[in-house]
Amino acid sequence: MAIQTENAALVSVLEDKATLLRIHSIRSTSEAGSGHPTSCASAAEIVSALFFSVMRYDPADPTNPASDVFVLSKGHAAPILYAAWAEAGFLKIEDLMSLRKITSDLEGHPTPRLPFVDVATGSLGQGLSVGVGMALNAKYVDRSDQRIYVLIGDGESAEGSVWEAAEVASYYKLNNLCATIDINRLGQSQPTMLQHDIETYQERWRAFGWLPIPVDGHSIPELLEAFDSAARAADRPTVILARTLKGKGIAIAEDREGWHGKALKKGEESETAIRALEGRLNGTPARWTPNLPPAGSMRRETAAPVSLPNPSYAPGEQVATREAFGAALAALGQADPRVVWAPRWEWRPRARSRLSPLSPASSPARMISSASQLSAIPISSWPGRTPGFRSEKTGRRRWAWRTWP
Ligand SMILES: Cc1ncc(C[n+]2csc(CCOP(=O)(O)OP(=O)(O)O)c2C)c(N)n1
Ligand SMILES: [Mg+2]
Repeated sequence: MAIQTENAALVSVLEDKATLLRIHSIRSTSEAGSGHPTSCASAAEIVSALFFSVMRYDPADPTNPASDVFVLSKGHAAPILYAAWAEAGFLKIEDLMSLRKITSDLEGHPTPRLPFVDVATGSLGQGLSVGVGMALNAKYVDRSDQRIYVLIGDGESAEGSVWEAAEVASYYKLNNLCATIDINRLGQSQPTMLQHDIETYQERWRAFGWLPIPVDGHSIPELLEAFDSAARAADRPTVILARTLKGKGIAIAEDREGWHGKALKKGEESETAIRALEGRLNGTPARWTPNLPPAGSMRRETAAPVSLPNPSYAPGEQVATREAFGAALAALGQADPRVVWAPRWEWRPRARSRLSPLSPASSPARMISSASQLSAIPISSWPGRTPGFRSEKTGRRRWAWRTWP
């Protein structure tokens, strides 16, 4: 099917942004003498389409809670994330040259010390789980139209944790979640198991309840159309299966083994690659206006530190780790409005695919349970105790709630 776009000018701008993202990624890693330029290069059009057309965010206000969220699950491609925020205007282009310096926050992998990073990534396989949590929160707690985008490596997608997250996402019908897999055929030291077998990727994601959309990951029009279809998916998360080439646009490295995690040598090697890329610029002026999130639609909760007293376990008393962990979470949930906790049954999809949304106002004051036979009966009247639960079966308090002085 021929993909048509009405907006050739937009495509031209996004292509140039992708080229600039490649150039910044090469230059900053070469300056650092380390990093992953080829992992950045394969994702350049994906990141360009997201940051400069698809996502709603304010480059001047990266912590705006109404913004769409981008999780770079393949965290080793951090230079392209920093390059995107520089092209968006939040970072200075020259700041990118501090990549991986001990005095710089632009670490080799993103950390939440940066205001535009919500979660540290780099330990592969975790970003989709985080995205699922954010999408659950947006859809059922905040009830906002915020969208969550997660970029995953193809080698990374072999991690079991990715598939655990995938099944949860479709179970909860997270149509506000959109993953993109950068299928560049190569992992760290060798080709991936599936290489460019997009058909098999498609079958697997469909079997997990997702809407898979295969695209040429270097085609801006195909990417824009795919992200648009993802935003219209009514009842399931979307995965964009982007067929790409690792090192795309870097002649000595494109689609070649042996280039993972290697910077181009500063000087002739990197300058040759940059010159070739500069020659591909369409030359369109960088006209770009951000797609701002809806103003004032979300509360902004402060990130003030919360301190809690120690729980009063008696010396020698034995408490199961999971119970102590649950009690600590519950106490945090009472002390900090940003910690949301709810009985699991409130999240269960109802028959006929109507989801039962969590209603923070009507839910029994911030309670959590891990056992389905528990009924949420607050026993906060107990002197000096946090709310707990009674078992419907035995009538006994089920959780080892302790006194919090
Ligand atoms: C849990 C975990 N295991 C191993 C690594 C080391 N590692 C860093 S990048 C990489 C290869 C990733 O390949 P892929 O997901 O295909 O990403 P690409 O660089 O090709 O985009 C590996 C194995 C890691 N960061 N985290
Ligand atoms: Mg790969």
